[in-house]
Amino acid sequence: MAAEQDKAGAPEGLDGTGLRIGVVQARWNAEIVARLAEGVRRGLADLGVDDDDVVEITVPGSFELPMGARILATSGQVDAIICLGSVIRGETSHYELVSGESAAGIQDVQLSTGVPVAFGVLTTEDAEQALARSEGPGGHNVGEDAAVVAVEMARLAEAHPPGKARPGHATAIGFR
Ligand code: DLZ
Repeated sequence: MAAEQDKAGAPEGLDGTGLRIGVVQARWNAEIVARLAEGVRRGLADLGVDDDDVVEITVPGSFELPMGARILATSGQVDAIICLGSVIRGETSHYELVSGESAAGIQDVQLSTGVPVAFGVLTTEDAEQALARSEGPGGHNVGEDAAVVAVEMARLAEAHPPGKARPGHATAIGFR
């Protein structure tokens, strides 16, 4: 199946106006990550997110992305976060470790804090694949996809804020 057909796409009418978005960028494979960051900026601007509402920070590598995301998530400054990195198998002796810990850590941050975190980390066989997933306007750019995910999930979280279970509800379904 073609890559385009695998994309989730943006829900009809998705609007990021007024949302504050954090972007955490790894400095390893900086040229690729800069291309992803360009994609994020394009994607957020297309959805109406103001430049002034975007908080950007950098971390050393993809292994540190979860910690960077956690720092932003717990700061209360942002409604959603996008993590950007590039891990290239052919150039990374412990590829599985770096990419696996990055992915697991990012998932842990969003589940434990309740602040959505989009996974914009390329895990590729070689640099050529990484370049093909971080293209300019009109091309495929995972940063642009991650921008849509961040806005969609921020709106979802906003529509369903944390609350208490209804009194008696737990008993009614059999728990005491
Ligand atoms: C060490 C390392 C290696 C070998 N490769 C990558 C990579 O391809 N992409 C990336 O983002 N980071 C890499 N790193 C750095 C680790 O993510 C981390 O910064 C260091 O292990 C220090 O904790």
